[in-house]
Amino acid sequence: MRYSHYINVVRLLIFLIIGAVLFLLVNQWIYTREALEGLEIELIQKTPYWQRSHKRELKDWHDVEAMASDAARNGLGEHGKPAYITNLSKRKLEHDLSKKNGFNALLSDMISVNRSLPDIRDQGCQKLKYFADLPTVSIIIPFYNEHFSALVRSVHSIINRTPAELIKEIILVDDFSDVSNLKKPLDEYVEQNFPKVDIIRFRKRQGLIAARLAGAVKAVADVLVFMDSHVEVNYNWLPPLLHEIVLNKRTAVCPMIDVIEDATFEYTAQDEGARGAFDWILDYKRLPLLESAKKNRTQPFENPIMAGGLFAISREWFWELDGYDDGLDIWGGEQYELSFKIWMCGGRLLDVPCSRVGHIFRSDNWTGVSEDRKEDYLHKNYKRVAEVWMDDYKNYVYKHARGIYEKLDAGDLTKQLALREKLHCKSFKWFIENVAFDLVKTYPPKGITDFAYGQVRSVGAPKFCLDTLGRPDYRIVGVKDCEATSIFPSRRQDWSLSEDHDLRMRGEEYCLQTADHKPDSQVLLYDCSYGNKNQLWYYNRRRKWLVYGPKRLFCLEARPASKHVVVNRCRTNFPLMQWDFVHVNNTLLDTYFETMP
Ligand SMILES: *[C@@H]1O[C@H](CO)[C@@H](O)[C@H](O)[C@H]1NC(C)=O
Ligand SMILES: *[C@@H]1O[C@H](CO)[C@@H](O)[C@H](O)[C@H]1NC(C)=O
Ligand SMILES: *[C@@H]1O[C@H](CO)[C@@H](O)[C@H](O)[C@H]1NC(C)=O
Ligand SMILES: *[C@@H]1O[C@H](CO)[C@@H](O)[C@H](O)[C@H]1NC(C)=O
Ligand SMILES: *[C@@H]1O[C@H](CO)[C@@H](O)[C@H](O)[C@H]1NC(C)=O
Ligand SMILES: [Mn+2]
Repeated sequence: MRYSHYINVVRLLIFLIIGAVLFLLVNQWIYTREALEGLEIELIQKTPYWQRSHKRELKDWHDVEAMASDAARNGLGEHGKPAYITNLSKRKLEHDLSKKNGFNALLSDMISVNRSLPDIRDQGCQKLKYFADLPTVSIIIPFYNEHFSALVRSVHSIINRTPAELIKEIILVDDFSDVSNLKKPLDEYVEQNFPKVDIIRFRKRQGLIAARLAGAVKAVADVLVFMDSHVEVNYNWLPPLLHEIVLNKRTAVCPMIDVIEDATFEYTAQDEGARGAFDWILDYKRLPLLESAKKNRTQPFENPIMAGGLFAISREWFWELDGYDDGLDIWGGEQYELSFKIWMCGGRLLDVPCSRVGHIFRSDNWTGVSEDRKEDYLHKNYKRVAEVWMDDYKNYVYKHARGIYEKLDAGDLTKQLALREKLHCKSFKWFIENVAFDLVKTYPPKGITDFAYGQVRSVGAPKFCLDTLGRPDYRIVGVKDCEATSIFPSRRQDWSLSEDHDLRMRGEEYCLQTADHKPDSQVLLYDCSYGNKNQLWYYNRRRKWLVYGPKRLFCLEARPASKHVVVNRCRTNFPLMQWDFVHVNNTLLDTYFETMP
């Protein structure tokens, strides 16, 4: 009896111990599971978007509440309506601030930083859904002496019209502004209003490109969004951009850029949209939309060249492309560099019509900010881009600039050329034929309709080519040793029998003409004048003559001993009067006489 009692006590104890152990185990399990779940959420937030799986559900991202409260707003400039300052005693200040900023900065101060905008998207955009699970963004906004209210309105508009969960951070980059309210007052404003905003401050002026790069280096989100410092984003602008990047990580996307009018802050569409391009002095140009894009105004379309100020790109793809060429100074050419890289190295560039961002286009009479660079940084930038990416097409750019590129040193390009090699990027010809296929037709480089062009080599003295003998203002031309490259030699040996039927420095406005019309006349360079009978030339392919004058009696003759050229009565079988034009467009030359001026 005592023994069995003892056993019962032992059993009870064992039960209690087992119970306690079980209790602890279950507790531990629950605790661990909770901890793991917490960890998982944290992990999802920390893992780059493309290294984790995500759901492909779609959702309507419109912030209906915010749109409704915007709709109820009243006041100056609300709904993007044009605004005016009526108080006459403010006219002078208004004028002075407009002149300084290139837009009506006083009016900017009077319009709410939270003003509402008109929803000018195609109606179809209101119904579109985008992935519910989107990557996060770092928004990078470089500024230099930006007007305070325009700058903070840019940020307010982003905060007000962007889903908070998508904004990791907003990085302002101060390119060494010297306006005092952009220092401490801005810090304080940011402190009070914008918890997600950081400011990087340069200690010397470095320009837009360096500022964007500095922001990108600091950025940690999945996607980089580059913005200007005087913009207002419109409703639901971000999800349509990110959606395209999720579909293909090697995508850069641009919103449609709307106009905030400089004098009244009226918000309007620029036009129905267009595709970006350039002409051969590398001014930014636009090409018409393709029919496919006109059919459905909500669908993204391919864009050869970004306008440059506003775009989104995955951080990974941006750095795979090595960001911007860090040898580009201040501003200019960077939109070409990045666009060429994106297309030629396996990516794509889209314009997304359902994403709209307003931009203050400064008035035409704005004189701009003064630059302390003495060198011609713009053309140096262009030359870097042309040398690395444009292959032979770079010569069109150089021809259009009357020799300024020849004197410019593009600097070290090793890194950029190595990148092109490493990423196996396609040729510029591919870009021109497949992406910007209508560019050459719309913006033809000068000389593309030449009857003949390139070096002009003497048959009688074959080591000599027609040569300007130096500066064009020296005027007398002659012959010199032929340069090694014949299709695109330097400008001193690059000639064209142009569509105007003159013989000129290719792509330029210097034409060959004799001083008088006697035998043995010297040949000089004059300014071209269309239809001038004393500048008429013809290339006789059979006899290899460069025939001069309206009656076509004279021919160009080489005098190799003195390195002169002269014009004399045409003679057959006289090799010093024969010339080889390196490139002849036979089809065009066949039509020479039909198109005489
Ligand atoms: C007009 O502007 C002046 C100077 O800023 C100010 O003193 C005055 O009160 C303004 N008048 C009205 C009617 O707002
Ligand atoms: C603008 O809106 C923000 C909320 O997004 C608010 O904190 C701020 O006070 C508003 N500022 C003005 C001037 O209305
Ligand atoms: C345009 O494309 C969207 C998305 O594919 C589609 O929902 C919409 O119906 C199309 N609109 C027209 C007018 O074809
Ligand atoms: C500048 O041009 C705008 C029109 O774009 C005009 O309204 C304004 O008066 C001009 N400002 C100056 C200072 O000339
Ligand atoms: C000749 O010129 C025409 C018209 O510019 C052009 O279409 C054609 O490609 C040119 N041919 C050659 C061989 O360059
Ligand atoms: Mn701008």
